[in-house]
Amino acid sequence: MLRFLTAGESHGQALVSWISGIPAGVPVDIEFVNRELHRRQLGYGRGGRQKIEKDQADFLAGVRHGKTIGAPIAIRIENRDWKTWEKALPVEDSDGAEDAQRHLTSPRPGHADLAGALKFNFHDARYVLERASARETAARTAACTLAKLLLREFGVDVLSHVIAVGHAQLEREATWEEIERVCGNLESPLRCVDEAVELRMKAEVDQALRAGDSVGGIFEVVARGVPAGLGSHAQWDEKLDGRLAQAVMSIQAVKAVEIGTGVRNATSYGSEVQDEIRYDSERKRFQRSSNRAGGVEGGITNGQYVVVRGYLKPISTLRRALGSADLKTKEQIKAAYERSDICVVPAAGVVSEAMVAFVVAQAFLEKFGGDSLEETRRNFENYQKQLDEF
Ligand code: EPS
Repeated sequence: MLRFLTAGESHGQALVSWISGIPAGVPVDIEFVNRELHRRQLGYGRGGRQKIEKDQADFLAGVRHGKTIGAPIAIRIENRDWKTWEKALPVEDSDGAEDAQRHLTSPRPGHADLAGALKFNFHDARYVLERASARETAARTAACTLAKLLLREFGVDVLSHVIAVGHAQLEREATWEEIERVCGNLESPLRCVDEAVELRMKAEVDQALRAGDSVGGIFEVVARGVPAGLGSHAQWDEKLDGRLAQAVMSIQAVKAVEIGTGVRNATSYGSEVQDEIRYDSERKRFQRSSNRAGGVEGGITNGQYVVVRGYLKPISTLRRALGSADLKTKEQIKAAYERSDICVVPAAGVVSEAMVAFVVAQAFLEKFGGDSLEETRRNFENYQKQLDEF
């Protein structure tokens, strides 16, 4: 069973992730893992924190001689900023250190601050925001890159690109080659496949920066090479579209998820929405002329690209702070501001690649999973034969 969990606060010593269920014998390209962590840190509109951090995966367990050993894998990512927070967030109780504690009593609308403070009975949102911070997504990216590495062994690749930032939106479909090109280009400011649209996106970020505001957008994750037959129609919690939606929705600031052209489909006729079927006798596979279903029908992958979009609200820490009420005095005040990102849409796309890879790998192992890579490969190849002979 493939599972992962993370621990770590934004300004604590480190982030830790744990992934269990990856078969033995999967080659672990550590450079690739670190490259994914680096990609998550990029993007036009990122804040000052990314100048401090240089996220690197320190493998603590589960990988030996460059391969997984079938044991749980533990990864640590250092928080370089801990140095400046050690006094504020010590592990041991420290008498009289109240002033150093950097309490946050002015909750930011849209953040977990207030809801979390009420839930845990804290009159200081510090502990809540520390864990709620999207810094946690570095740990997710590290763990789920193991899922990406497993999928790569079976010809499955997962990439993402940015569809919209604020009002600037890409109005056409992007090809796989275009998405691959922007993903490979670490200099790409917003990972948009169209340079003219990207310029308008940058202007949206600049405008938000000037106004002391933040800006959201839309990213799209595309998985190529996913075999037909992952997930199931049989139970609600086995449906792959539902599982993808949960995984992507769980990313900080994502407020809506779309599979294929799901949103537009709701206001179109059936004849405009379904993807007609034909048979490609050369490839011995069923094909579609379109992919509005986003590669999933009835909760089962159909062999097309799996396409998931995430809709990200503008992040909630604003220089031009909104109104809030103090957690202790209940007085009307301005919400807290220390520093902030202006736009995190490309970063959220990288995290979503990781989350989509995790869900696809989980369903993949449910169907083909063996204890070793070789056993998994035999199961997968047998199934390919079944499809060839269908
Ligand atoms: C993040 C690090 C954080 C934030 C961001 C994500 O750094 P700091 O709080 O020290 O500036 O920039 O967190 C949020 C978006 C959030 O909602 O808290 C990172 O490494 O991704």
